[in-house]
Amino acid sequence: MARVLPAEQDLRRVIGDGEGVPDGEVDGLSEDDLLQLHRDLVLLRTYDERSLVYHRQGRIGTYAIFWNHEAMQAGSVFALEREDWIFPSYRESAIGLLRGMPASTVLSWWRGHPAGWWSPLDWNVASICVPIGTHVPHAAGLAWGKKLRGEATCAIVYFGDGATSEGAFHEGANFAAVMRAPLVLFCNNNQWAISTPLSAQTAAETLADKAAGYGIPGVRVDGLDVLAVYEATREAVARARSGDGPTFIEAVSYRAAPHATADDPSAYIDQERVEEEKGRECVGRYEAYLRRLGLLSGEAAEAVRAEAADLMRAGIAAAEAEPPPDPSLVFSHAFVDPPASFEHDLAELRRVLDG
Ligand SMILES: Cc1ncc(C[n+]2csc(CCOP(=O)(O)OP(=O)(O)O)c2C)c(N)n1
Ligand SMILES: [Mg+2]
Repeated sequence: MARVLPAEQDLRRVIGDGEGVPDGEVDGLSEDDLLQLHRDLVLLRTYDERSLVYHRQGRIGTYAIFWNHEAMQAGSVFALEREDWIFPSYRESAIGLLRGMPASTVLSWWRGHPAGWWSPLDWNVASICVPIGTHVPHAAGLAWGKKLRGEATCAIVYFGDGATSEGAFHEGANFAAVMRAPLVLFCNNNQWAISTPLSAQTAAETLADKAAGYGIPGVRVDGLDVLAVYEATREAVARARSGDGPTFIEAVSYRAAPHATADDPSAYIDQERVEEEKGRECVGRYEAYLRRLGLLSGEAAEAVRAEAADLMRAGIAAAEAEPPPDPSLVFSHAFVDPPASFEHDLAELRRVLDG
């Protein structure tokens, strides 16, 4: 039997604290599954930490850090089938790695190189969405289309707390609910939208409360608890597949890193709170859980980290080995009939790049 712990501040959780709060467990997860989840977490953590270094070295462009968001991403993807569709925001840029997408592809995306433009059909992972919330209607449409075709596939769309104030979020959520589209609305509530705190984002008591307005369930889960995230997503996926429509999952965390490499949060954030949150980070918390179960030795954890580091080394080498892209690509997909001025603009771009 699954043993999900009583909600703390109405957040569902499974992992205890190794002291007063006991560990729970999730039905149906084998030891292999638990260890796979660990590899997934470490892969994402390593991708993120190396990317920050690559950015500082000038090897990738501006980068949206997802440090301490790994449990939300790994836990939810683990509840999907390979055929299910993933709609990431920039915060989930590397989520395709969990489907086997090469690290060089994602790194190329952050390098602004066409080698990073994957075909969504290859991985059932849509393009990374940078405009806030505009991918929610896309995901709703895809999910509805799957339902119309009689396929058992569902879709999951990731967005932040800030996105829930956007019109596109509302339209997508409402449409999916009315059509009972098989969609999981996954809100990464890290309590900040760049420098805008959650308190300035909404007057609602919780973001999950918004689900009531769409007539769908809203679930709140500890976003740093990979098992609770998995469990909540598994339920939402089952609901979607059974024809009952979308679920809104609010996974709560606290952004413990800058919004992106161009951000200096010391201007607006409480640094003491950030340090506190770092102490609760999700990968170490899961490793401690596995150690309490006797499933993970220090040596095994080190081997997992080394494997992920090797993958990143090979990934950046492959991304950097890509030949420079043809600058005409900047213009070629913008218009069916390009304006005459493009010729001059392209010539100017070539002159700047060559100079
Ligand atoms: C439509 C739109 N408006 C504004 C922006 C600028 N912008 C980039 S990130 C961001 C904050 C989004 O916060 P949230 O939805 O909480 O996601 P998080 O970055 O915390 O994961 C904003 C306003 C944008 N990318 N798109
Ligand atoms: Mg946010």
